[in-house]
Amino acid sequence: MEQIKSTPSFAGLPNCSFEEAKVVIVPISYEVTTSYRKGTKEGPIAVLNSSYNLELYDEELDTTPAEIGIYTYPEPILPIGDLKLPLKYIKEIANKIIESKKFPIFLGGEHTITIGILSAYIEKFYSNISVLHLDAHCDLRKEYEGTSYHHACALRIAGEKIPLVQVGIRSLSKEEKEFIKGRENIKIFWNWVIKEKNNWIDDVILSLKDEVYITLDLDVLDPSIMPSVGTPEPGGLDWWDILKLLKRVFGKKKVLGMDIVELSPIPGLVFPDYLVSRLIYKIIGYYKVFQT
Ligand SMILES: [Mn+2]
Repeated sequence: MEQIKSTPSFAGLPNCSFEEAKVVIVPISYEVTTSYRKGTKEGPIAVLNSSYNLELYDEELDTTPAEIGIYTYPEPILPIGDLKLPLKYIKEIANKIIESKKFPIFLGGEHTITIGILSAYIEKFYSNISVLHLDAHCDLRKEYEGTSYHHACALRIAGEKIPLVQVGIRSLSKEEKEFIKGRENIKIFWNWVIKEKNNWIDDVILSLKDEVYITLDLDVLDPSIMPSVGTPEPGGLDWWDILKLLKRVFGKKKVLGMDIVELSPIPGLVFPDYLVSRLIYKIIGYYKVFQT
């Protein structure tokens, strides 16, 4: 059922087998509903290509994260037509990785892929997990442009059912605000609060259950360091904010998996693509040091 194209391996590492790997990177070049800047389908391969430039030793952790065994999943060719089909297919991949107990990093593509991934995690773990959602936007709309299989609705499935902690938010609709009102399962760390509070990371940690799935929309970062996104918003997190947060989460919680979405490469501007490579490799380092 799965069709395989040739996919560059992360950091140019010789691809170890799926069985041997502890970390699996899953490129998903899915783009159907992007509403502003297009190009997220180019994101995963741009990241994998830029990852050849990574230094394999991590100076902060004094370790070589790659030694853990990283498998780059062959990029799936997703079924098209009904918008449900690709998400069902992504859910099957997520199920396979959940069963294997490996640590997945799904690499989008637009944020819609998270709907497929989360439906697998919610089915398996119910409300025993928290979803940590890093984004400029709430993505809690019930429907957008006539469909609920839309990047603007990516977290609604979590918001309706399970503990959801949103960090970096600085844009939402009135309808989303109404939806959030009175829902005890949703906690929001507005970006303007983060910028004024020193111990916001402690509060995020306190808000999370012991087991966490992380979904990271790159527009949570400030456009000055991450301009290559579909819907940029001024006033985001900086590089050290996000690393400090992720390091603490990996240090304190069991992280079951994550996705990094919405890179929309700008031709000729290589730095943001490389930033994502470096972010992935930092995360693999945190996983190796704190979770294995
Ligand atoms: Mn966003």
